Amino acid sequence: MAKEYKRYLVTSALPYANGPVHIGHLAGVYVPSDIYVRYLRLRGKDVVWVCGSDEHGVPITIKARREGVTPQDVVDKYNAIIKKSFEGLGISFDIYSRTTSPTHRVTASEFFRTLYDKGEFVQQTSQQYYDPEAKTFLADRYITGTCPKCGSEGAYGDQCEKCGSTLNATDLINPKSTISGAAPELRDTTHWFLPLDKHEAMLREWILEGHKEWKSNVYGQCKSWLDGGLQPRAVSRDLDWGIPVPVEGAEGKVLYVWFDAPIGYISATKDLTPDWEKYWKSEDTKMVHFIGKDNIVFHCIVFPAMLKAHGDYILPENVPANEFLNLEGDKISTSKNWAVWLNEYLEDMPGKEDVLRYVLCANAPETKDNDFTWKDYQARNNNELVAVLGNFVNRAMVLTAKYFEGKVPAAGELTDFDREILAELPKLRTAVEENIENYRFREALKEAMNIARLGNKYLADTEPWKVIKTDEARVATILNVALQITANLAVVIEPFMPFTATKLLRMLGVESLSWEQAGSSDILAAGHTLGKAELLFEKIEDSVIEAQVAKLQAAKAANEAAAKPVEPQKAEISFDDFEKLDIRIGTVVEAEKVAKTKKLLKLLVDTGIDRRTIVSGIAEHFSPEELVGRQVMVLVNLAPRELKGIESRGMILMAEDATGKLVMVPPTEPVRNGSQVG
Ligand code: B3M
Ligand code: ZN
Repeated sequence: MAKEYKRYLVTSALPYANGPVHIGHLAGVYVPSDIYVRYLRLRGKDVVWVCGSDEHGVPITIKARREGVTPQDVVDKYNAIIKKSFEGLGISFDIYSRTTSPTHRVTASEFFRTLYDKGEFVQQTSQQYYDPEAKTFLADRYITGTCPKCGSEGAYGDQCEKCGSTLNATDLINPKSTISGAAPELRDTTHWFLPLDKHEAMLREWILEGHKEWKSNVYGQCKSWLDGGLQPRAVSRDLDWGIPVPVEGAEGKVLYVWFDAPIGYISATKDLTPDWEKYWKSEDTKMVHFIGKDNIVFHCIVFPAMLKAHGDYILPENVPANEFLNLEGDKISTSKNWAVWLNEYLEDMPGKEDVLRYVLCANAPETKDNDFTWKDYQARNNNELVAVLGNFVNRAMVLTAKYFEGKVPAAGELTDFDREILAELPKLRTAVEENIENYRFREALKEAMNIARLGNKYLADTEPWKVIKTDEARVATILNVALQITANLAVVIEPFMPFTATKLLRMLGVESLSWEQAGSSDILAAGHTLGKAELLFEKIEDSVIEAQVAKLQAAKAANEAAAKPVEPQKAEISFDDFEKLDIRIGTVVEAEKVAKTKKLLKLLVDTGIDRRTIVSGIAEHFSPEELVGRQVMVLVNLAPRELKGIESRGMILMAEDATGKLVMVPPTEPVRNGSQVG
């Protein structure tokens, strides 16, 4: 018999506040945990669900430096974007906190101090790269150099992105600090380490013996870590962004982000309820961590060792980590801008929150990496949500409105077939339950959709639209059954598609339903007045999908262009060479497209010297109307050329970026036409 728990504590990985959340995060962590928690709530369980932004760590300082803002600016910006977008998708955390909160600072600090005072850390001195100009130790990501494995430039101190090798900063050839450009030097630095080896026996026993039921990907990763032998891990860093190490003589050192972040779950619970201890310190609590596969070691090995070393705290009962979701066949990448960002999706696809939730759950990478494609998104919407769920509900509602004025008709005697159909409902409910409780959300969703499939089959077989001509009493029974199936759907799909469930309740004219009502064939009383039928889902056209795919490609191209190095300088010229160029300011007087060309505009320009015709290949970047009246830079003594039969006398000067985009370089205030540039 599985243990009965009095309450649940659910945590979801704290997203780094250095970018918005994308579909990979959603499919891996937030959609499944939202389903799990909504289900527990519907069952009336005592559950708290905590999350928040992870706001420390080196990537945030790098982003801040690159954008010329402070790390606090970066995390303020993304915390707000992430929080709002989660709300938009109906991700229903009880609290969405942040690791820069005052509560967290104190909690993490005290946690460290307790372990320190108990002698749970070891101190070790090692050599680390130091930037003598910026006067700071350098995190691995702040050092670049030549990769010792593949010889390519620009490898980082922890990894070469070209060949994928994991590196040590000291392996790099010709290392350079990305802060000052200086060559770093090795200096001694002292850090605190959590001796994981000391907790190895406990972890082996707890996981390898005690949790054989964990998902095989999770269990397997834990086993290989444990079999490899655990080493002490540093829990502090030389960095100026983070929670200061609360020990004398630790100036300039902060808690390692992976030490403070999981403690964020505790701080968030504290901010949520004064009763937080009963969730963290009672064996009656079932704690579940929802994470992606790259976080397994931290949640199954490191954090449990921290909790044990501290004492008092419970360990997770399960850690249902997911694999990764790819996008259109490629790995999702924040740095390459290859992602569908939640905040943009919500803007581009208003009213389609549940479509995304549905697709991400139906296709969740539960046991292996999976692929999201816009084609599949469209197909699942059109063939499943519209054709199966929407179609069934719509028929039940519309026929009841038509034949019984929108009131639930009383059922007469049931046929064997009716009974057979209704007998499926409790079975389907149980199937959904068992799958959710065992973290098989795809399967659970399939079973929930089977209720709609059952409904469609029932209507197709009983054909009330034909029977109505001869036997209204029979149609009353049929629609009663169909409406009971609809009410079952309203309950069971809530965890997966809460927006649709709300609509369904409104359509059924019901305030709320509890999970315990699912499986029943008399949820709706005879004579009950239904609400108005609403459209649950609409067909998504090819053009919508094509626009999204084009948007992805464009974002990626822009990103690649931005990463391209600027053109190298051309060969040196003499002052005399330069003097030969006659560049003037002129005003565009007339502009028109050159017929039968895509790129060419014919301009009449007042150069101050004369009015002349110039043919310019800028039609894809500027419209004739926006050019007229504008001042431009003109190379006036370029030899005349004939283009499409028009003599062009001069050249308009513009800046061209790596994507080929043209930008005008006019004077910042009006000057006399004919003024010389030099
Ligand atoms: N921020 C890593 C991640 O988003 C990290 C999770 C922390 S959970 C305590 O993959
Ligand atoms: Zn390499």
